[in-house]
Amino acid sequence: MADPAQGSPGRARQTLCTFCGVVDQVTVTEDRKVRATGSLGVCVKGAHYFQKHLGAHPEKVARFTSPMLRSPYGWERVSWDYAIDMVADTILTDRQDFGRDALAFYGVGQMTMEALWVTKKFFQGHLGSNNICSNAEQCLANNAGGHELVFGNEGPFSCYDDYRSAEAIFFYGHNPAINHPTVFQRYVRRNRDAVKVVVDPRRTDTVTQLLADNPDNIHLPVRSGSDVLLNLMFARRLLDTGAWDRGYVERHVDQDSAASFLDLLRQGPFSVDEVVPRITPEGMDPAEMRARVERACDLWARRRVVSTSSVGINQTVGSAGVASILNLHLLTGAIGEPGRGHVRMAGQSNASSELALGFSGRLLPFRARVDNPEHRAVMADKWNLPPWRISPRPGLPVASFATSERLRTLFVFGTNPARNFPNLRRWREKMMDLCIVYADSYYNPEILEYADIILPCRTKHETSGIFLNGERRLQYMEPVEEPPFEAWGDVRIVCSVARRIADRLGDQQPPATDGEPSQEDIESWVADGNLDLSGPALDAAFRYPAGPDGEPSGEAIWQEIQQASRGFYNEFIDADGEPITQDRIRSGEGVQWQGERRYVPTPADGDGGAGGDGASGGDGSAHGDGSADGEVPLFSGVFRADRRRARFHLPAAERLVPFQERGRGFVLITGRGAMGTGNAVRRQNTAMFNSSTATGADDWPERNHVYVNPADAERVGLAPGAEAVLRNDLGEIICPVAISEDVPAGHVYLTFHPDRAGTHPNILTSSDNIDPHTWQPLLKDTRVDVLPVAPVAASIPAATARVER
Ligand SMILES: Nc1nc2c(c(=O)[nH]1)N[C@H]1C(S)=C(S)[C@@H](COP(=O)(O)OP(=O)(O)OC[C@H]3O[C@@H](n4cnc5c(=O)[nH]c(N)nc54)[C@H](O)[C@@H]3O)O[C@H]1N2
Ligand SMILES: Nc1nc2c(c(=O)[nH]1)N[C@H]1C(S)=C(S)[C@@H](COP(=O)(O)OP(=O)(O)OC[C@H]3O[C@@H](n4cnc5c(=O)[nH]c(N)nc54)[C@H](O)[C@@H]3O)O[C@H]1N2
Ligand code: SF4
Ligand SMILES: [Mo]
Repeated sequence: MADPAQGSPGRARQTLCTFCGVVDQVTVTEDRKVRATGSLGVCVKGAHYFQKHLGAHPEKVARFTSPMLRSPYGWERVSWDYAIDMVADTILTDRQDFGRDALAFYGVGQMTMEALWVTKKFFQGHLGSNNICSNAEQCLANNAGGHELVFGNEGPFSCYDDYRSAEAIFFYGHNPAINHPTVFQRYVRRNRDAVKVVVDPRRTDTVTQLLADNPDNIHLPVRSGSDVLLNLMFARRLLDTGAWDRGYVERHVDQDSAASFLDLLRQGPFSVDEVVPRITPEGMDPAEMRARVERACDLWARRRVVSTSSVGINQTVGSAGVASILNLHLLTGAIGEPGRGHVRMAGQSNASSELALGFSGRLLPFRARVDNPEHRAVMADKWNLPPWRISPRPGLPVASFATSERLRTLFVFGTNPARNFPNLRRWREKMMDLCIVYADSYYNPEILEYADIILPCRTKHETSGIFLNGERRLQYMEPVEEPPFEAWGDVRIVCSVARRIADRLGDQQPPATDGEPSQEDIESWVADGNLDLSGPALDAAFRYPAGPDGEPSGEAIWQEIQQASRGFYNEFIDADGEPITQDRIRSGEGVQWQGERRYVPTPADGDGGAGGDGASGGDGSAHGDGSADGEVPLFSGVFRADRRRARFHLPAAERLVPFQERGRGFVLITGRGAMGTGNAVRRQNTAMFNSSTATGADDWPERNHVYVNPADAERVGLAPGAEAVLRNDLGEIICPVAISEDVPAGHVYLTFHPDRAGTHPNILTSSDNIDPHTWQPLLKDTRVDVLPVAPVAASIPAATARVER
């Protein structure tokens, strides 16, 4: 039961900062000051949020204050009761008229685990629509994808502490100085002995700080899209110099995949001589790049190597890029011991929960597969549903929402689809045709153009729930304030809609059949009036004990999640195999599922690995491709008992081509933060988080600049402050130019954070270029022409008319 006292102001409360995936602990003191309580501290962005909302003089960030419906006369405020009626009716009508797949859900990775779970159970379990995904599909999905390709499951296997004991740390496509500062400052920079390597085309704040710490740290300013090639080059050199761990590969890696991988390395064009000229940007001396990559490669041969990758990989070479890093860990056996492994840095605070709960059109919770009948049956059983209720038809990739003929109603919880979707112009046209039900706390004028029903939800400091961070730590967010008006938590919204539908259905049960109904039977039941739905089942599934404020009990929901996870590889158990209770999550710094380190070889493996095999549970029920000598393989597939060896991933040829080799124009890198120095830049880099709705528009800069390398600026004819057009087949935008050596030639950089001028880089990003394994759009693989805006508009009147910002 929710404790009503939990949310009462006026006494010190411990809670979490739930912006980024580090999820730091903070205390809000009696006099509403914010202090770091966790071991990591709190970064300026987290502090800024709390200060803004809870500080001595809280600034008002505009909120949605009541449910609203679009009407012919404008926006109408309505009661919650009426809004829930409207949503329930919309679901039933669209479903009956257009089928189960007419509905879709798109959520944010800052929702609580409980909210993600009830949504998944409602949409996929009861309503039978697999169109349920989240912004992890723009963000972290490919980290999971890379892990699945290599290990068979998505979970990361190391923890932040591994940065402390590492001898070498590799960052691929990651700028933690800006984006994950607490971990960067406390773990990474404090390990002064480790040599750090940053693979990033830009000279970021991370690079500058690390080179200031120690000039022996290495920046590899490779061309965008080079990472898989670079890693194959590292692997080839490790092979050639004998600096790989043959024993580990023989014991723990599938031997066919090992043979193919070693063949590829020996026969492919992956020598340093062949690769360096392809990855070095113009203007940099290839000899200098060569010296740096050779030094970096030697670091992979050290014993304790930790790597991290982030959206600079996930949004370019995708899951193959992550897999190419994991290949190096397998090749060198750098897994399962302190200071050895890949550490996950999650973007959104609960992105890891979205991954674990399978927020993707092709997944069920715990990464079970929609297209696998056995998986559907297992999950239906856990949800107390007949097996036929989960549809075998995979849902849509997020990137295909815009072109779907099937879609009628889209639920958006958090996230700003009017800004952060690829191919934004086409997507906005589609949004005009869809019924959009939008739940968020903060007033967002952009969404008002597209939404039809607005549901005001509680903010992060008004709600409670569980968050799973990048290093698998489950922690509990406590409310520190009551909402100033009637805002509901997401869990209550979803459960209320489900139970309103149950009310409508009364005692209705699906028609009786001999054996399983066919998909055609089910479609015809749906069309005949949603006859497939069960009123009593819906009511029972979403009737949780509620607190005095009407919010359903998180404890009951967590128990359900924990029990449902049994038998899956990401079963929510601790290092000793004990179930993780809500009480334990709420105490101290939470609990790590499966302990700090997974894939710890037992001494019997001959690795001399420390500790027992806590990660695998050692239940002896091994099947799958066990080792010849009868050892239990280290890795699990979807189910814990489904033990297997890891596999080297062999990338497709298209992942080996740096983007500049594909033709003319510039590579457009969009990312977080402004570049350079000065107050405006600093302000942006400390205050802004993605769409920055939670901190309000007064932090936004007037206009975002596009950063261009000086040689390119001269070639194209751009002076600092000039206006440039960025253009490709999808559209064009205009922004002022900043000139910077920190962007390599052939590339330009523009943040995707909002500005007041309404610049929208996603007008230029493609929704067709998606990762084959996860469907994540490869947003940072974008080509544009960059041109000065003609001083006299007369030269291009038609184009100017089309310009959008
Ligand atoms: N301050 C702040 N912190 C945040 C956020 C925020 O908005 N502001 N957002 C949060 C979220 S949701 C996320 S996902 C994380 C993201 O954290 P990061 O992954 O660090 O975010 P980005 O700045 O988008 O991209 C990282 C880097 O990838 C580089 N890059 C681009 N193309 C390539 C390539 O082909 N190869 C390589 N190796 N690098 C490339 C870019 O130059 C950029 O420096 O941050 C989280 N933390
Ligand atoms: N061009 C380009 N596009 C990108 C990226 C890029 O690098 N380049 N990065 C991509 C990435 S990594 C990400 S993560 C996305 C981020 O973009 P979005 O998915 O749009 O996420 P945010 O901007 O973080 O929006 C968070 C919203 O969720 C709301 N919210 C927070 N908690 C809750 C909650 O518990 N319930 C509800 N209902 N709402 C809540 C907040 O109030 C806020 O309005 O953008 C993607 N788009
Ligand atoms: S690093 Fe992330 S979780 Fe920690 S205080 Fe900053 S934004 Fe919050
Ligand atoms: Mo993200």
